[in-house]
Amino acid sequence: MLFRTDTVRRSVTMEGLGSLADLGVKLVAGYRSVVLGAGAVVAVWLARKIITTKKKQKLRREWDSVGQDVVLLHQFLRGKYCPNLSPFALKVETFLRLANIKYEVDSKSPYGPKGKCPWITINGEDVADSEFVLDNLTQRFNINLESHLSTQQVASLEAVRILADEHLFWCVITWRYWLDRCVIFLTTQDLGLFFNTFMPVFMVPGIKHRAKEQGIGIHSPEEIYQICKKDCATLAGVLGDNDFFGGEKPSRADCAVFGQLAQLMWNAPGTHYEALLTNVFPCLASYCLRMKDTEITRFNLTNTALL
Ligand SMILES: N[C@@H](CCC(=O)N[C@@H](CS)C(=O)NCC(=O)O)C(=O)O
Ligand SMILES: *[C@@H]1O[C@H](CO)[C@@H](O)[C@H](O)[C@H]1NC(C)=O
Ligand SMILES: *[C@@H]1O[C@H](CO)[C@@H](O)[C@H](O)[C@H]1NC(C)=O
Repeated sequence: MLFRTDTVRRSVTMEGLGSLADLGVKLVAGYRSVVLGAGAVVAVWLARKIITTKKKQKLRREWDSVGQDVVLLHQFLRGKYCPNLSPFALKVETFLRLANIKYEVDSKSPYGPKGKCPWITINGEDVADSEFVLDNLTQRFNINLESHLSTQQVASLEAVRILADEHLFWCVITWRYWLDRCVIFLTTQDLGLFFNTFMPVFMVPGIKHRAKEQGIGIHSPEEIYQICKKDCATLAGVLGDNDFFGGEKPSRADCAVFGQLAQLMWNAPGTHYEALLTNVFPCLASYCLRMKDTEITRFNLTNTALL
């Protein structure tokens, strides 16, 4: 009995061992390919990490090379007729000129730590969002573009600034990228074949989606134009007989308003949006020319018909 049982047990064990060994081989093979695969993924990930870190370090060295207290303004490439397609970038650049702050421009990294354009680097530190940039530089360099204004005037101008940055802006981009499908806009830039071909492909649905989420996009094209016209009427009303929104001198709010109006004035040639300034509210067209002449022509912007 004992013997028999032993044989049975032994044969069972041998069979078991055989298939276990098979399984083992398979497992090891499987395990090895998993390890190799994972190793390859980690190696690629590490290599990419090292390359991007090196690139970032190189960029950082370039950015820091502008020198102490010099602003490096990161923004899009210059346009043909207007210094920048981004109203917020033009706002910051106008401010830098008005406040006489030394700056250089970088167009290689237009998107900053918050994923938006513009942003700045100064003394190794980054500041993102045009309004935070103006706040930061105002404090840092003790700038006061409002010394001729009362507290109440400054507060009213902040309301005007918000109209431009947060309301008129939506009319401009909804028309430019969605309603007009980038057509007129692309004639004002030198973006090359790739962007000329593919910009509408991602911008038309992208801005349509955002405009609908924001709220302006639920209206008809004619209604959006009327909203824009009302914004312009309001701005013309606030400007009145003054040369600038800040009265006899440009103030901080002028930088923002000019940044937005310049998009209609120079980046919408031949359209009813341009006509809002050139025909409907000519005081706004004169205002744009005045801002350009006083603060932009003074400086040498290359590759721009604004000069
Ligand atoms: N509040 C921001 C707005 C900046 C902004 O919207 N920039 C646009 C260009 S005009 C941008 O970078 N858009 C890219 C995106 O949103 O993906 C500021 O004042 O700087
Ligand atoms: C400007 O921003 C930088 C970076 O965030 C910050 O370190 C610095 O304190 C700010 N300066 C002022 C005056 O706000
Ligand atoms: C602009 O260029 C002119 C002539 O090239 C030069 O005289 C002037 O100093 C420059 N202005 C600035 C602000 O760089």
